[in-house]
Amino acid sequence: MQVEKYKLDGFNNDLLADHKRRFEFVAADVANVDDVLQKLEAFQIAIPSWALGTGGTRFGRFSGGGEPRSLEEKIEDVGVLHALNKSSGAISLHIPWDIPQNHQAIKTLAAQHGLRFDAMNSNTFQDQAGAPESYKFGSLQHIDKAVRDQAIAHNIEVIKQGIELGSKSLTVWLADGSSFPGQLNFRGAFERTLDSLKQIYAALPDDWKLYLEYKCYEPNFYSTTVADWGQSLLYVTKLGPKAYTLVDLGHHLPNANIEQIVSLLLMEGRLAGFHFNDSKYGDDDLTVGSINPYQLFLIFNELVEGMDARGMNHATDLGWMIDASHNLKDPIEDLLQSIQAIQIAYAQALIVDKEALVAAQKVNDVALAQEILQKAYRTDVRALVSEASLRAGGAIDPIGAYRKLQVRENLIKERGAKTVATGL
Ligand SMILES: [Mn+2]
Repeated sequence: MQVEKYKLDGFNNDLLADHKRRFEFVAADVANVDDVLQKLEAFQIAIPSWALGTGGTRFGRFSGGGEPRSLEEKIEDVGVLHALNKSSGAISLHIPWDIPQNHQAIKTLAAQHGLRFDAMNSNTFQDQAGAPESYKFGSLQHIDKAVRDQAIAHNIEVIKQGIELGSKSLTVWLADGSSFPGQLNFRGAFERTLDSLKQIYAALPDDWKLYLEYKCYEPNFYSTTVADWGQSLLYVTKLGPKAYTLVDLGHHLPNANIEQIVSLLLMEGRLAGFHFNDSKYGDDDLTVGSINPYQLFLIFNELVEGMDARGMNHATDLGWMIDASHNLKDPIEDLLQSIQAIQIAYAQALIVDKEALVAAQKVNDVALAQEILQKAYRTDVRALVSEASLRAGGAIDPIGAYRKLQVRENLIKERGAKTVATGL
């Protein structure tokens, strides 16, 4: 399934007059509008290969139709997303769910869709068929060296797969921890995990980064061996300059001040990047921006401020990825909504009047500082996002185009109504 350009152009033409009116209205109030549009166009968010099929909960899974049956079809789906919004120009693979059989052919296919390979993701939270050792009691932390060695070897294998594809980073998320007091010696678990990570780190090419993701709880419910940003930072500081802390929005205890966390990690030069999702209660893996868009804006405000303070390139110096699970919506529609929500928060952060904010902070004008942030947040920037998409060759309204062009109906025709994506 390919989105044909002439059909997309026809769709855009029908919306153009209305779009132009809305764009000019908002652009009139944005001093740096060309800069904002250029940054929006450059900003690409990686799509994880596991987000293209219907996810489930621990109670069940209800399939959608036309799910990608192979890595090739997953790449085609990301190609559809990218054709529609021109902001999904990367795919993040999960090994062993998506092991390429022919690296050159996979690279060529991705290039045909304008995609590059973002961070590689290892998996030591599930046992694989035929593997001699079990991860039931952890992987890199395991008390048994044979289990740790198997997990280390797997991570090194994932790096090798990534080198073949042109990826430049490895994301390590560990389910390691304990569910009952007394089960684990915390210091021993930390030391074994650090030793395992050092061996993985030693296998990283010079131009690669290791992203260490943290999570406060789940699947273990008493302790997690990389539980929060402090623990992740402790590991990465001990590992070396190629190791960074990865922040996943849903991996915090309720009400955590995530914008402050990213600000300080950026200050220390240790922020790897971001996994986007949203939640109301825990790690709910809901569509980013669907529950708490103001928090997302505040996070982007700190990201932009912190990256600018260090002279960083917004688009390329950090890793940006969606990490969500879609069990009710069409995964592609959900991803289109996710990317739009991210772009909206990013655009709002870009239009914050930074000079005025700094001046207000200097004189402790609390009300004015709040007004300055909320003025940006309350600006309807959707036409800016649409304009950036249009200029890049995408759709003014990506979800509208997806429906009008009947992409899902075509995918079901091609693949069948009862397909299940690998890894789900
Ligand atoms: Mn994540």
